[in-house]
Amino acid sequence: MDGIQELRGKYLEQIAGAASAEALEAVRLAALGKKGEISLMMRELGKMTPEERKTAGPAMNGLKDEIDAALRARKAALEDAALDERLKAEWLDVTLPARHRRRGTIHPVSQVIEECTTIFADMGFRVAEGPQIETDWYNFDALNIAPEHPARQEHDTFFMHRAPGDNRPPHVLRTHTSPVQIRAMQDQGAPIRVIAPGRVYRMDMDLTHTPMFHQIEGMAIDRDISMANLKWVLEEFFTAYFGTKVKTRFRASHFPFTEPSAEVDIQCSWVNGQLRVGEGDGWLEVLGSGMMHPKVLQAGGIDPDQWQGFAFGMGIDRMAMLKYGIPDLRAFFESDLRWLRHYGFGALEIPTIHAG
Ligand code: 2NL
Repeated sequence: MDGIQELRGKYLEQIAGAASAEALEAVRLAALGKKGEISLMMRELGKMTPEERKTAGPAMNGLKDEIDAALRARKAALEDAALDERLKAEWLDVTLPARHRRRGTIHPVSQVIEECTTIFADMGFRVAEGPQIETDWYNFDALNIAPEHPARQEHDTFFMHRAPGDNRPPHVLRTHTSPVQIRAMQDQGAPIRVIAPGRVYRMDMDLTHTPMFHQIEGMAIDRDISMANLKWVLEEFFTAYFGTKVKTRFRASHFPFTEPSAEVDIQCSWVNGQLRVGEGDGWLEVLGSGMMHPKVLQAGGIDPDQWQGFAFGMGIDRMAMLKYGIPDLRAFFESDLRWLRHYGFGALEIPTIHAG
């Protein structure tokens, strides 16, 4: 049986050396295929005597089984290796940070409106809205602003174009959101607590003024509303808005629509050229306010002998600048959003609109 040992050595070596599934299959065909060397040899068994077959039979079967087992083992090993290769090549690092996606953010003015709305909502104020093009009655007369008042001059107010012969009352771009409050009084009556945030327009344009800006006005009307209520509401508001206790200072002032009137300053200091709200012994004017003039209540359809109320107005753009450290109005004015990134509106990347 020398032939058997020879074949055994030869094929075990070839199997061990087969580097691919194809090479291994070639070895299998050469050994165990129909015309394979081992298959052909086993056919010789038929020609043998029973005596010869007794020893040659088991030896040949043993060889066939051993080669068959070696082929299977090698096949499994090659498949394992191939799988290892694939796993290595296709490995995915799921701990890598996600690819960054550009997204827009809320405009700071909208954000401040939302913040203010939430704070006043907690004190029972509801948001009122109204048209940006108003009659001069809602914008001026109802607010006790006399026809000769300088604010009415074309110098300050945008008047809507009127065709010759158009005799309707003049329309203006509202110069404050007060008309919204007049409409709210007419619609809802007293008692009432509203704030009116929105766009307002004045013909003014320099480093600290833009022709369109934003204002929040507020008012509370009830049987015995007083300046004390005004002071508490405003201090509560400033403390919530700036996130720190803020002292206020009320200075006597004058507006046509309130009597008495007060301008309100908040506590501040300057540190290294930077403004800090709610500390130090400086004062910063942020707001106008007062007790609603009886004539204004009347214009809103509310009996001034039965009801009284406070009202206030402040600039939103200015409030945004104070809270977020925006240095000047170009930010709003030129739609320049670079400051957003600079002053830490974290969510901002390059916004979709304005990009490029
Ligand atoms: C300012 C002054 C103020 C009001 C606005 C108001 C509205 C109605 C009646 C009475 Cl309907 N008053 N609003 C009152 C006082 C001052 O704003 O300098 N704002 C930036």
